[in-house]
Amino acid sequence: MTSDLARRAREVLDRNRRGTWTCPSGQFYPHQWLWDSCFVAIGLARSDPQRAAGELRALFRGQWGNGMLPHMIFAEGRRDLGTKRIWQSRKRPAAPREVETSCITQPPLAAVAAWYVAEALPSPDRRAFLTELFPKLLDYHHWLYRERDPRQRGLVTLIHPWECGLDTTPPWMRELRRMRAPWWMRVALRLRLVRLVRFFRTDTKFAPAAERASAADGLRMLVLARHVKRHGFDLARMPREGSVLIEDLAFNALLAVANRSLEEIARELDQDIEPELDRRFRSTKVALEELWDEPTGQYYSRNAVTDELLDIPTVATFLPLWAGTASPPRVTRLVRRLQEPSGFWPRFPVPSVPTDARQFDDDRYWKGPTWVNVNWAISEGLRRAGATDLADELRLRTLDLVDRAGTAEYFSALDGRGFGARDFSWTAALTLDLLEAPAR
Ligand code: 9WN
Repeated sequence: MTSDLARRAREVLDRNRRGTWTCPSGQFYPHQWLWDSCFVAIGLARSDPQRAAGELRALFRGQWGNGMLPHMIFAEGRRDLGTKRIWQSRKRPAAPREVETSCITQPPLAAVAAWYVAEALPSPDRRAFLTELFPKLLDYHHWLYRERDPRQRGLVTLIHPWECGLDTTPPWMRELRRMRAPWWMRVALRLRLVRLVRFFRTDTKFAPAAERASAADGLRMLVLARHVKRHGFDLARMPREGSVLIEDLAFNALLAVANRSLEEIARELDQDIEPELDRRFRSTKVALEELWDEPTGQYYSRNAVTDELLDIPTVATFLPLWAGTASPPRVTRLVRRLQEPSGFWPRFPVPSVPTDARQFDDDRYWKGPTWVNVNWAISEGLRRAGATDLADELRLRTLDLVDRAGTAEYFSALDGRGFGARDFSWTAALTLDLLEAPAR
């Protein structure tokens, strides 16, 4: 399987290459996405470190004057009926002039990817690359703490589910359903008119609607995007009532990992992280553990307004393993939970929602299917927690899944069928990394 799988993965990445950057899928996602490009860079790091470095440099084309890295940079000249119109970034003074971007962010993996790539670059290039990216990465982390953790709680608050990467994950969708919808949306929901939304969507032209975000979730996300826009995409201006403000588990666990990568980069460059930022980094490690729920033995996201834990189980519960913040008893419980066959360890692990949960949906987007990027991150976490055998088992099972079903966007955890895009870049890129992993 090995050499053929690597060849197929490389072909996908070559087909999705758009000059210096790579789109997630030629058909479904023609623009550049933040965490997708980070996974592409990680996956390509060892086989093509120069392309991987270019992929990350291209992300900073979109960096805003205030430090934010946007979750999307729009491809030049692509007709885009939906999303570009929502943002209109050029109307924002801090947005870049040369490219159009979205006005929210996505999981902050840029420092993590930069460190993976740097480790693979020959030494003179490595130093130049890190010297160029370090101040930009610092600006981004400063933005995250300044704008998104104004109360200094240690956790970044997200203002829209598109920021969390696991977009339609059940805890977020439950919070969205609690939001008071405008009258026209309530009418549309009652009369089931939301199905009309499908006419304006491109994803359901390429994949069965059952595999994508439901029309109601999609509409609620658009309504929330308009709400966020009315408040300048600015957390400080958003009303506590009527907004959906979440201290997201996956995002903050990945932030803790990224902070560590930034420390590695600083050390490599003989530079210091300034004390104020360093204090914030430490506060995140402590605050992450506040998201643990002892009775159920899991981590959850938290509503930033009510302080309630959003106690629906999801795969995000395993990401703190990579952050390295969990105590040994917590690690033991998580590792045991991960291996339950009727929950997170069916035939094709790891489902985005455990198979025994009420919310589990075999084929719908982030509500059940297995995703390669999450498996990859869990496997890094298991390795960090010392569970190397299980990390390796997950690595092999993930490779088997891609070998059977191809480089799909996501997969059935029950029977391994592929769903969504078939030429998905992060599946391809991380397959390359998983094939090479024993060498690390
Ligand atoms: C909205 C590109 C992105 C991923 C996200 C995934 C999906 C977009 C969408 O695709 O989100 O950003 O159109 O649904 O949920 O994680 O980055 O692959």
